[in-house]
Amino acid sequence: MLIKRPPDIPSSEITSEKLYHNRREFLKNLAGMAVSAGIVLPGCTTNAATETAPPVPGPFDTNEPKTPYEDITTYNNYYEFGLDKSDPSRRSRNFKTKPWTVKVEGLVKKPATYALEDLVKGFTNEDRIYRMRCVEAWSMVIPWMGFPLADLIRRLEPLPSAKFVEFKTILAPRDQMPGLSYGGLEWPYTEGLRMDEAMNPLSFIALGIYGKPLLNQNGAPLRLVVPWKYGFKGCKSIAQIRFVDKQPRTAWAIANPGEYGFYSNVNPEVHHPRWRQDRETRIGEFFPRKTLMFNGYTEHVAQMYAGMDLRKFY
Ligand SMILES: Nc1nc2c(c(=O)[nH]1)N[C@H]1C(S)=C(S)[C@@H](COP(=O)(O)O)O[C@H]1N2
Ligand SMILES: [Mo]
Repeated sequence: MLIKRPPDIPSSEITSEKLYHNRREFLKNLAGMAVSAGIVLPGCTTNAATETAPPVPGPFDTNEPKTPYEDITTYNNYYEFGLDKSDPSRRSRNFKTKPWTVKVEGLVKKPATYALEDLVKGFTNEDRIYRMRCVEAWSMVIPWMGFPLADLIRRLEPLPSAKFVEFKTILAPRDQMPGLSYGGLEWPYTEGLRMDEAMNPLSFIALGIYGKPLLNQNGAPLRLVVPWKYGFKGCKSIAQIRFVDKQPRTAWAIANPGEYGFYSNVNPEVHHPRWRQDRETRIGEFFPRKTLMFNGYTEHVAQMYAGMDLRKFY
């Protein structure tokens, strides 16, 4: 497959954090208007209406205050760049994300190595304001930009025998990923979802945050976001997607099966040996808050686990 260099995003397209929220609402309102008037939107630019449009959250958005861009991009877990929260932003400068390919394999009609541009061609990017809960008992509210994972899976056409989907982070050379010397995880970082979880409308492929392309520390150029599960399910910088019939072995479950399982649903009743899971600290807040079952997404996801003992399937 031909690998094309995606055009760089012109600086005029890059929105400041302050403008972002209004612009987003503007786009939503305009989209709504366009739908009711039966017209197709051209590429959008800002305009005076941005300042007056009232907030209209989408059906999956939280209206909680968003974590500042600065925190989202400097307080990270991305062990390929180091174990410290500041390592990913400080030590990912040499990481190359262009060109980028994703190898799609396994039980799927269209196995191939896709150039990223081809893989995502034609998808409309949308914004999703999700809570993110790390198993280390901190959380953020992140406005992701991207598209539903279900859209991508439909495009790839898995076979009926595919029961799970596995994601792998790129294994880049060590001069690009200086944290690979860490021996506590098996590289490349691997995650996975059951097929119904992957098709759930909340499961998301993010290409950006606050309307800007993902930075390396957040998993550029594309990463998984599964907001009802602990943050570690959100495999960063995806280079491989494999459809399989058996539950994949995942990075943290391989490293420490007593502490981490495959499902990893946020669950305030099932504690990690090192972190209680019924409380969390929102980055930027002082007092801890209660952790909600499925990170507050029960209505969208609980039915997938009906009849399962979530203490056993942790
Ligand atoms: N490849 C890879 N993906 C990863 C991780 C990692 O170390 N390597 N850390 C995970 C963890 S523990 C969390 S909490 C989230 C953090 O995402 P963020 O830094 O964008 O907030 O990424 C997840 N994805
Ligand atoms: Mo995490």
